Amino acid sequence: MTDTIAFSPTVRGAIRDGVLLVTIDNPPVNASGAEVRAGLLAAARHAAGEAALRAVVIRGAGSAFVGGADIREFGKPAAEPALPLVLAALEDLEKPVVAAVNGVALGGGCEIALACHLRLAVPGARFGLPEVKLGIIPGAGGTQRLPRLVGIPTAVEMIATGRILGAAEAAALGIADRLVEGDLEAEAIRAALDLVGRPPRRTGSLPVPPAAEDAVEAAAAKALARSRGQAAPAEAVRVVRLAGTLPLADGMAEERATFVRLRDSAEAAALRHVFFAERAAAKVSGLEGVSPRKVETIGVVGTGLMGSGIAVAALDAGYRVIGVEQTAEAAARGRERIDGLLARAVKSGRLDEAGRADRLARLDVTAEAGALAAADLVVEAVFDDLAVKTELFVRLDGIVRPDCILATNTSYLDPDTIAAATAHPERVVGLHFFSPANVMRLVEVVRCARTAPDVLATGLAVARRLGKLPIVCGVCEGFIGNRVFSAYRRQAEFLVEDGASPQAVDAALEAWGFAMGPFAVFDMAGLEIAWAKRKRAAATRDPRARYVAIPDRLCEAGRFGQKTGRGWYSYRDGKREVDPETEALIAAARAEKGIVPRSFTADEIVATLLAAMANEGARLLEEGIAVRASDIDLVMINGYGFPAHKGGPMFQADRTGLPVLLARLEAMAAADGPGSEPSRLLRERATRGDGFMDGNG
Ligand code: 3H9
Repeated sequence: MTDTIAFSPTVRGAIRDGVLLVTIDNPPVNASGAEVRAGLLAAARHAAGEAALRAVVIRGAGSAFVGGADIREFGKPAAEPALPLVLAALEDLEKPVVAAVNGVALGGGCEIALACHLRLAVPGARFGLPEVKLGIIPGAGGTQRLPRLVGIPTAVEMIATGRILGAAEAAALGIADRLVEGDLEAEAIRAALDLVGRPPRRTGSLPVPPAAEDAVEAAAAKALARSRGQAAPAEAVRVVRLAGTLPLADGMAEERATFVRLRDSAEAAALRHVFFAERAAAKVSGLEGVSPRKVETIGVVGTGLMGSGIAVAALDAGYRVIGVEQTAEAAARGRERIDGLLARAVKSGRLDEAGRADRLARLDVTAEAGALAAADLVVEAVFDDLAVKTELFVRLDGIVRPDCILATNTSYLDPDTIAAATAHPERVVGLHFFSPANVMRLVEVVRCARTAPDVLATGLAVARRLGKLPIVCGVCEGFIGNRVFSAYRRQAEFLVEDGASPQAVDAALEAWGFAMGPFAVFDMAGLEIAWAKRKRAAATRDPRARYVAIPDRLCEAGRFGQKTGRGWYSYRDGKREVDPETEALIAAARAEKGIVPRSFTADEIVATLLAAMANEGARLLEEGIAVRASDIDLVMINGYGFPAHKGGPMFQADRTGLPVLLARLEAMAAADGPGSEPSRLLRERATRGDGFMDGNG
C-alpha cells in the first residue's frame, strides 16, 4: 500500500516496495519550474534521510516526462533552488535513482534523466537538448553529462543543433539504458531494486570517451554551418568541448555562466517570442469547440512546380493524392515531376525506396477531373488568373461531393470573388503555400468572407498534418506575407534610388542576419513577374506616389535575374558580382529625377527596412487582415527568410521603439481632413518616399 507525500504542489511521492516513486505533475508538459525543482530537492533529501527507502524512481504524470525548464520563467528573476543544485542532490544519492522516461525528456527534462543512475524509456519517448532553438545552451549539466555518455562529437551535434532523438536512437547511443514495452513504472521499480547495494553509476563521474580532434572539428563545423551568426550554437560547441578537459564541477560552472548570459540576451528573447508566437497562432477565435472534417484524400488540380510540391507534402503526410491535369500528356508529366521530387529525397537519404513506393501507390495523376469525386479536399494550383480559377471552381462544384472542401492557392487574387462564383462559398478557403511547397513550412490559411468555421478548422488541421505552420489571415491583395514583402521591396528600391548601392543594402541585411539581402532575392526569384504586374497596374497607379523605374530599366535591358545571368547583379558560375551596367543604369535613373545620391550607414539601411515592414504590418493589423502582430512575425520568418533569432519585424519594432503607427496616422488624416498635420506628414512622405518614420522617426 502507498502513502502519498506532497513534496511541493507539483511533485508527489509514493512508496512502492521500499522505493520512493516520485511523480512530477505540472501540466501541460511537466516543465521544471520553481515548484518542481523545490519538490525534487525535497524528494532527494527525503530519500537520503529515510533509512527504510531503498531507491528512487522519477516519472512524469500524463504523457510527458519533463518538457524542459519553464520557459515563462526566463526573463524574470531566477527562483531558488536552481536545477543544477537539485540534480547534484539526486546524482549524489547513495541509493539508486532511476528515470522512468514516459514521454518527452527535453532540455531540463533530459538533464534530469541524465543525472539519474539508470534511464528506462517507453518506445515513444523522445530525448533532446533543444536549448539552442531558444537562443541558450543547457544550464543544468547537459553539456557536461551528455558527452560522458555519447562522446564529444555526438554531444556537439545534438546540443549545437538542438536535434531531438527518438527512443530507439537514444537507446542505441546509450542515453536510454533500456526501452520498456510494458509497464514502465513496475519495470523501473524492479530495476531500481536490482541496483540496491551496488555503487551508483553517476553520469557525472564517468570518463569522457576519447575522440579524435578532427572528428570533433567536423561535428562542430557541420553543426555551425547553418547557424548564421547566432551565439548559442557556437557557445554550445565551446562548452561541450570543455567536458573533455575540465572536472564536472568546473565544466558546470562555465556552462551555468554561459547559460545565464545567453538567457538574458536579445537573441534568446527573440527566439522565446517565436516559440510562444507559434503556440498563439494555433489559437483561432471562432473555432472553439469546432471539429475539423475528416480528410484522407486530397485532390491537387495543376501539377506544375507548386502543385507537385503540394502533392509531395500530402503524400509525405500519408494522404491519398489525386492529381488532375488537362491532358493525358500533362498528367504523365505531372506524375514524373512528383516522382522526380521523391527520387531526389531518396538520393539525399531523406527517404528510402520502400517509402517512395508507398507514396507512389497512394498517388493517381489523371486527366479525368471526375476522379476528384473521391476527394475530401481539393487544392487548386493552376495559373494565377481570376477567370481560370473561377471557371475551375464552378466546374469543381459539379464534380466533388457536397462535403468536399475547395481550397485556392492563389497568391494575389481575391478568393472571395472565386468563392462567390460557386454554389457553396462556405466550403471555400485559401491555402497559400510557398514554393517549394514540400519544403517551406509556412501556409497562409485565408479565412474568406463566407468560409464555414469547420472548413477553416479543416484547412488548419490539414496544414498541420502536412507538417506546416498555418497562419490564419483575412482577404486582401497579397495576404500578410506579400503585402509586407512589397513594402520591403519598395523601401529597398527607394534606398537605392536615394544613394545606397544594391550590394550595400544586401550586405547590411546579411550582416544583420538575413541569409540573403533583397536584391539577391529578387534576382533569384526573377524580375519579370513583378515587371508584368507593374505594367498591368500602370494605368491605375496613383501618379503622386513615388515610383522607382530602375527595375523596369533592368527588365527592358533583358536583365531578368539569375536565370538570364544578369539582373541587379551579374552572375558568373552562380556567383553574384557587381555589374557596372547596373550601376550606370541606377546613376542615370537618379539623374533623371535630379536626386543627389547620399550615403547610408548599414544601421540606417537595416532600421529603414525593418520599419517599412513593421509599418505595413501595423496596417494589416488595423485592417484586421492579421489577427496578432506575432502572426506577422511568423509569416516573415517562415516564408520570407527573416532571421528567427531576430524575432520578426513586429518584435523588432516593439523592442527598438520604432514608430509603427503609420496606419494610425492614416486613420487620423482621414478623420481630420486634408489640411491637418497628419495629412501633411503623409503627403510629404508620399512625395519624398524616404520614410520619415521608416527608421529615423
Ligand atoms: C531548458 O530546459 C533549459 C535548461 O537547460 C535550463 C536548466 C536550468 N515551458 O508545444 P505544445 C507549453 S529550455 C513553458 O503546443 P506539444 C506551451 O506554451 C527548455 N511552457 O504541445 C503550450 O502552452 P499553451 C527546453 C511550455 O504536445 C503547451 O505547453 N525545452 C514549455 O505539441 C503545449 O505545448 C524545450 O525547448 C516549456 N518548456 O509539444 C521544449 N513547453 O497551451 C519546448 C511547452 O498555453 N517544448 N509549453 O499554449 C516543446 O518542444 C513542445 O512544447 C513539447 C510538447 C514537445 C514539449
